[in-house]
Amino acid sequence: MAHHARAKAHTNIALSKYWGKRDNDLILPMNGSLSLTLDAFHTTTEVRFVEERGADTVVLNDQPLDASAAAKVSRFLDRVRELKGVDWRAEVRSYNEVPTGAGLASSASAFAALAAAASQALGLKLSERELSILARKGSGSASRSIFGGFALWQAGHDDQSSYAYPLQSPLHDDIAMLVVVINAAHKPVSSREGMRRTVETSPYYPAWVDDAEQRLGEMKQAVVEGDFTRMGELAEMSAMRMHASMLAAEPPFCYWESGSLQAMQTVRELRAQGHQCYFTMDAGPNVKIITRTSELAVLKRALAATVGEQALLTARPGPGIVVENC
Ligand code: 2P0
Repeated sequence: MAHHARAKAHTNIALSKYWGKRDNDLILPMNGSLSLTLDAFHTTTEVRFVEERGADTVVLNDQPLDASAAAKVSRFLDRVRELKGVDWRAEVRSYNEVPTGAGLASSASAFAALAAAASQALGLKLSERELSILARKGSGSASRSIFGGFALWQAGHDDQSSYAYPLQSPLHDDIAMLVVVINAAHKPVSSREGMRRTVETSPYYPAWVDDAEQRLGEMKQAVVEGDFTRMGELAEMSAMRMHASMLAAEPPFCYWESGSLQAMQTVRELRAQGHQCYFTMDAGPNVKIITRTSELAVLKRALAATVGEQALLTARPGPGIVVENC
């Protein structure tokens, strides 16, 4: 019998950010988060289990994965093998259509696709909620990439209560994201290390957690009611407050570059002129602009003047996970 499946997952960008864990092993977050899955960036992963013991092989974009990344994949596969009660080795082949390490959260689509392909290959019949819980244990943001459009990852209090679910929104058909690539090089502080350092040393961190949970409720309401302006204001605030918590860590760190500040300023200026646009930033220098489809042309013109047209990527809401047997 073939134990072979393929899954395709799209990455997501958080509008209300996840920053900090209270359980590093299970990846339980300190606060809930809310994201938009994007159509332009995705990962397709094939997993084949072979009924024998041995080392897993992991290939990404036709290249063997480096040892530490491959070990992380194997540890994740151990969780899936445990669910089925087998010790078979796996052959993993993955294609990433996300600029790796550019702050576009490629781990979200990567672990969502891996969770779905591996569980399907072993014949585990997981619900979307169970899949979200499993993907979370690979990378927190992956819990949200199981779903298309808007998704809310509730923090929960233990393994079974920390999962994402989809949100319907009138904003879905009109929202767009413009990604301004400031620097596609690998980031100096990984989000995992950055979160750990912020939780352990930033005196602003407790304030972040208190505020994030409260604002998440407001964000959910804005998304469900279709209030674009409030959603945008809250998204910008969530990003700024998350980055503020890092600035106060010991040693402090900052993902922004001069180009990031320039792009943020352009967004503010366009907004002052009456355009509907807000920015958000993750664990990297790139700026993501949340806007409406009708505003994309104006935004692209304004930003092309400073960063160049080739540094701009556009995205719209993307679909949820798709999985099939091979
Ligand atoms: C987010 N980020 O909500 C936040 C905002 C980056 C900044 O989730 O350690 O790769 O694997 O759970 O999910 C990126 O971190 O971290 C992230 P782990 P993950 O999208």
